[in-house]
Amino acid sequence: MKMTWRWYGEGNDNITLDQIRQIPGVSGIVWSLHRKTAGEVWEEHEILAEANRIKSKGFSAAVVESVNVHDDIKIGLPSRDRYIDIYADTIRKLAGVGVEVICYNFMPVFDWTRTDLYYPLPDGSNALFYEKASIAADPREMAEMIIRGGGTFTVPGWEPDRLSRLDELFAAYADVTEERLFDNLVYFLNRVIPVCEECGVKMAIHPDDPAWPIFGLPRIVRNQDGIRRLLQAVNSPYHGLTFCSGSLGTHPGNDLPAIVREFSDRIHFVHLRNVKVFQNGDFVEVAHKRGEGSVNLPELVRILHENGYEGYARPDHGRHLWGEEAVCRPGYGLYDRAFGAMYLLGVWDGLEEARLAGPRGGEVRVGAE
Ligand SMILES: [Mn+2]
Repeated sequence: MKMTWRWYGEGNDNITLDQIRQIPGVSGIVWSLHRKTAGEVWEEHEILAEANRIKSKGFSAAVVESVNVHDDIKIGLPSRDRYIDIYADTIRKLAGVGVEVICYNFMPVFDWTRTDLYYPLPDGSNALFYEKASIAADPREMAEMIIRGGGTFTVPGWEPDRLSRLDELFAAYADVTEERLFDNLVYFLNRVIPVCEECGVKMAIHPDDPAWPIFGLPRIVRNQDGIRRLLQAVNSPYHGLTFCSGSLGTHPGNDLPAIVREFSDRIHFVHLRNVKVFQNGDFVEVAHKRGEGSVNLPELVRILHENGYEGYARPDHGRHLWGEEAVCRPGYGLYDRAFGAMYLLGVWDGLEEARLAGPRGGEVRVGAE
């Protein structure tokens, strides 16, 4: 398991590469050209400059999150072919600088959704929170809240230009059922996966967050059956999954250990984050440590270890600690993600020690219930 860190780029993140370098074990940066809108061309010189900036500090630049998929592709408009060509072209260019994995999602209109970005936790920190009852009837209210919460930063998936086109976007999705969205995803994959096979880049779809439909929009990557169907529909090792414990973990019906076990050979990237799910369906993001929330992260790490996982992982969202919410991106502070990276690597090292100790060391079962 190679530990990485999501970074939004120079001048677009309050955290610097020099700070990230001081977190032991973080060997790679998960990056993107965040100022690009979906469907825009990524120029070779821009890609090269960003990858070189990252590599010059000693990090790998092998994971990109995200290359956003244009809505015309998700809706299935005739213009999608042009956007798919641009996407394929970006895949080729990214392969040229050593990118191995592209994390992306196929959620209509909105990316991840929360109702409060700074929900106070009992320990005095705060974190992203989702309250089922307060999901606004009008998605515009939610978009405004999230854009406001981003402060000086643009929240990916919630760019202000999308807000201005919200009515238009909802109208365009009016006839897009789950089946049609699935077909449109398969159409997209049938075009880009051959390119991935040719240049050695793995696509890793991120599950929907939260793991259910919102605002009447279809969502299709939210449970074990849906993931199985999708992976079988385009059966290439270059078409795989970003296993995100925090997204899939929002739904109590999702058996996370079973999902990791079943798809282990198609998991190309892992987001590890804990959520505390309440009886009424609300959830809040909490510390990575076992017992803090509803997800048993050591158990998931153990299953990855058992399956010989050699891919990339990152601590996903964290709490905002020690007042950092005043300066950081919502969910992307420095401290709790650094704790998360160290905790997860600690679990991994413990498992490695047990393996090296041989059968007698087998008694050390981190994460065993
Ligand atoms: Mn995630």
